[in-house]
Amino acid sequence: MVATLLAIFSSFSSEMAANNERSFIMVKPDGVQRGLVGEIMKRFEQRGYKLVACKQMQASKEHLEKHYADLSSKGFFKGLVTYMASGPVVAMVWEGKDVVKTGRKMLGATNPLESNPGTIRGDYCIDVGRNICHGSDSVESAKREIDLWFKPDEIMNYSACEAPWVYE
Ligand code: IDP
Ligand code: MG
Repeated sequence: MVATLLAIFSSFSSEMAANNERSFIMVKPDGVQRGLVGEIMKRFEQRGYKLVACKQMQASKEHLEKHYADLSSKGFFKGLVTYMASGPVVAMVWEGKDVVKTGRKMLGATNPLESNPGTIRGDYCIDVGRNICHGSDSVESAKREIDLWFKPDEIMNYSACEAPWVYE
């Protein structure tokens, strides 16, 4: 009896843990200026992902240089940082099963001309340097980006009432 209960509990908690993956998603300055914040948030909400952090801010160039550190050798780096610092962004953390990989699919290819229709970039933008949104490319980068953009107490821990209707 105890063993059965323990087995049920451990499968439940590993199931729960698998649904706790987090991704850093950001509406870039062009997305904010073009009134697409709600549309981008809506897609993650409708998919069943849980919003656990959200804030609007205008990031400094120093902050953005850290965020995009892995691209510092690229020719477009300076322009990228200038664009990203040019206005407010909306930084978010979304949580749920496989949210990093699925979030990237929802965003679409980096170059919007190669993003499939139905993806965010494929529906709302054209140029790679104005591609309206950011999403972490791995669980490891998500952790690094979340730490860079949010203080621990800005991230909410709560159960969404829809969880048993989203996950079996
Ligand atoms: P990602 O945003 O899809 O992860 P990355 O390769 O990490 O793509 O590039 C970060 C951002 O840098 C892109 O979203 C885009 O805004 C910008 N970027 C990437 N490649 C180019 C380019 O060739 N020209 C101008 N901007 C670029
Ligand atoms: Mg990237």
